[in-house]
Amino acid sequence: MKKVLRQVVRKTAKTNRKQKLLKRSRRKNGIKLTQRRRTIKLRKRPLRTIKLRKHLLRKVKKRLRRSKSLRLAPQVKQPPPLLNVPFVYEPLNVPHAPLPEPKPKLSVIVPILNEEKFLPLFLESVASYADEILIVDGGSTDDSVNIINQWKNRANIRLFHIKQTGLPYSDDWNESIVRNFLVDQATGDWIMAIDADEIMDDRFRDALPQLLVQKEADAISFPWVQFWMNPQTVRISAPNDEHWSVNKWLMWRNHMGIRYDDAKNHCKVHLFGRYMWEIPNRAESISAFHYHYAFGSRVKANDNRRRDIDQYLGKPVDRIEYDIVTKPFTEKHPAVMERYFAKMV
Ligand SMILES: [Mn+2]
Repeated sequence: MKKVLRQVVRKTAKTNRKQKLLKRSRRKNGIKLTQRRRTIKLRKRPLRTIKLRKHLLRKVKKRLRRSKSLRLAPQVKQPPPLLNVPFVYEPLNVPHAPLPEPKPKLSVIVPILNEEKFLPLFLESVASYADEILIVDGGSTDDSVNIINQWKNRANIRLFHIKQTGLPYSDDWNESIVRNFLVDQATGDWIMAIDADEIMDDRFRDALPQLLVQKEADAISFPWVQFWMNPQTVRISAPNDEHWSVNKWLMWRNHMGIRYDDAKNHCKVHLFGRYMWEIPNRAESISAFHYHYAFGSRVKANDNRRRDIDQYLGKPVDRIEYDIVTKPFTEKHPAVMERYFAKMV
């Protein structure tokens, strides 16, 4: 046994370089390490015990590992090592993936004067698609301002007051000044000019996101449907009586310089003198319904077509300039209007 131990010691001493160096340094420093002391030291801790301890340690470690694996989440299986393909960097000059752009916004602009009848319907419709609603009140004496203020907590509304002097469309009131003021206030990417007595077809809400992101057209026109006498009859253009149920420029890209011309009424939008059809445009097939003349004798007070209205109301007229031509309404009214008709007596 002693002999075997001595052999082991000698062997380890031979192979263990560290120990060898230590031994050398000790010898240099005059410290003599005898074989006897070493064997005694080893005798104190016999090889069997070391082996046993090692064996026990391995067992304990294994048990620990198992308990750990039970406590921790199962280990993720490592993916197989990558194939040893030589890496060559070749810039492909691929453009960066497009970053998501913020959703373009729509500003609705509308001048009003005594529109208490239409405003609840108009605001309900417009609030469902507009990002901001800019209104100029010309000095309403009815409930219009009250209605607008009530809607302020349901929609992003900014109300301005520009006093109209005299009658609308008369010499001392310029529609284009008011409309251009609204154009200047609009913060949206697109402007929509729609009057308080106009309601868009319900399909507009669904078509709008695409209209706002498209890059081809800067101006969009919509069929403008003119009800006449009742909501089942549409007035159409006739000789000497154009401008009824035609397409109307209702939407255009903001911040381009598109503005109203200087006209007292029925002012038109243009881009630095260019007609809207001269700039990139598109014609939509979604209607804007004009309910101004849809309710018989309940005609709007601030109307400017006196002779038309006299005919409309069955009053005698001094002369007839043109024939009023109509056709039956074949489209579908917006849901908000259907609800209104259902309540009408
Ligand atoms: Mn109108």
